[in-house]
Amino acid sequence: MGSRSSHAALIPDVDHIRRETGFSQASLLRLYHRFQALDREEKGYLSRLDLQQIGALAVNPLGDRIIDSFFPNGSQRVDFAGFARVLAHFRPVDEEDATIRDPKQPEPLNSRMNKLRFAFQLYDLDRDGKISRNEMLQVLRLMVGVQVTDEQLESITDRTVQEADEDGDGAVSFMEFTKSLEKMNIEQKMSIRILK
Ligand SMILES: [Ca+2]
Ligand SMILES: [Ca+2]
Repeated sequence: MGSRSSHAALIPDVDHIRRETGFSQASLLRLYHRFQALDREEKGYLSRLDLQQIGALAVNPLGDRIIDSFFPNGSQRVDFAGFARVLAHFRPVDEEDATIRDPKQPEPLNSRMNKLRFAFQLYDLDRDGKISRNEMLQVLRLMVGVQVTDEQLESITDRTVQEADEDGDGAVSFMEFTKSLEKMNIEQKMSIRILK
C-alpha cells in the first residue's frame, strides 16, 4: 500500500476510474501520488482530516462543504476512486482535450452541467432539490465573510433568492439556479488546480 507506484497500471481499478473521470493516465498517476501523500498513515483511504491538508480547499469559503461531498451517505472514508470522482468535477475543461469521448458515454463529470449539479448540492444541504432561503443564507454567510452585518446579509439573501426565483415559490430550483448562473463562467470558477 505504502510503496510509491510509478505506473498507472498499479492503481486499483485504473481503467474504470479513467473512463469515469476523464483524467489521463498521467494525471491519474499524479493524483494517486497526491492521494498517497495525503494518506499519511497509509490507511489506503482518506479521512476528512487528510483532505483538510489540501490548500485549495482550506482557503475556499465552501471548502468544508466540498470536503463533505467526498463522504456521501455518512461514510467517514474515501478511497482513490471516490477521491478522483469528486476532483473530476474540478478538472479544467480543456486540460485533457476531448480524451476518449464516446457519445454513448454519459456526460463527462467536468461538463458545465455536472459542475452546476455539483455546485448546487453544495447549497442544497437537505437534498430536497431546492435551495431554500435559509440554505442560501448559510452559503452567503460563508462567502461574504465577517464584514457584512446580519441585516445586510438578510437583504442580500432576499435579493439573491428573488432574482433567481422565477416561479415565486421562495426557493431556487436547479433550473432556476442554472439560469441565474448562465452568464457566469462556471467552467473557470469551478476549475481548481488540485495538483499544485
Ligand atoms: Ca434544500
Ligand atoms: Ca423557485
